[in-house]
Amino acid sequence: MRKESILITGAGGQIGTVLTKALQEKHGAENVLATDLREIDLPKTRTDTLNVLDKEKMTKLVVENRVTQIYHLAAILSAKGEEKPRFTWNINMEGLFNVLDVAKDHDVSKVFHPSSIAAFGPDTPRENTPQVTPATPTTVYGISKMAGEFWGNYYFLRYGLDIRSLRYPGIIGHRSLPGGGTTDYAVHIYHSALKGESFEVFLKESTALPMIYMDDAIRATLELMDAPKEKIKVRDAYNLAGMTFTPAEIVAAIKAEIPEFKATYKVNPLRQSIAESWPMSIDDSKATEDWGWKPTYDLKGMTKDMIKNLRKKYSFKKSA
Ligand code: AKB
Repeated sequence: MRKESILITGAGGQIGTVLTKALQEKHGAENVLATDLREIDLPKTRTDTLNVLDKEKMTKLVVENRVTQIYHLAAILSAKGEEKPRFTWNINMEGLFNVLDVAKDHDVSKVFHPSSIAAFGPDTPRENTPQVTPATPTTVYGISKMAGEFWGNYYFLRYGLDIRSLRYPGIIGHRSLPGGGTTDYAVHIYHSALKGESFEVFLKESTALPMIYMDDAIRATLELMDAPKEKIKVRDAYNLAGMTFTPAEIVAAIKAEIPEFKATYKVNPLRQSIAESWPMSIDDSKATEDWGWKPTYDLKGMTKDMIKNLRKKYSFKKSA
């Protein structure tokens, strides 16, 4: 059987950095090409620069590397996207169209592109949000994710492209930092706690959002991509859940490990309104039913693991 050849876009981002390593472990570093708009510095990794709007270069990389799978992570997220709506729409949609067309025209056998809880909106039931439900996203990022889900399904139905997607909740991990999202506070808060600093939360303390630990998010991505084709019944995007918590709850979980940690609240109106338009918890039973998805980390387990790993990182920095 031919070895997989993997192309990742947005590989320098929060998920990309970690997914690249996981894909290298699975397929061999020589079979993974990590690309991003800017040069990326990932050890022992084949890298190249790629602007996802540059279809010619994308085509060249896919053809020259005989790419069999694309993981298309490049996108502008919710809060950042609101600064330049038309620019965000262009990057998120044209980037996706380039990936879909290059994949269709050059025998790429599977494509992964993430959707998000941002694809939902104020008319969506906020608790235990069902797989199929009204979705009226109100951010340009959310609109692009919902449109991207429909287009993925279209390329599957019309051209038979094996396209797979997950509606990621906020992702929290210790190996990389997020940028431009509404859920970012839940990563930065751990770094402040470990540096012995207090942290100012930009959401109200009672704002519940769905979140997932990076290890679970990566495992979900690999399991979805490994599942036999006939098991994948959803071609727009699967709901995916890990845990749900409010800022007050994550602060309490950190304090249980680091009692001197202090947090204050200063609401950022844009991020607060985005968070209030999103679900609080997600029903991911369809993913469980179709390909066996099961999260392993809750808030307590994640907090212990984050603190253990960040402690190593910061004590190493101090002694270096
Ligand atoms: C964001 O906050 O924009 C992202 C997401 C939930 O997709 N983390």
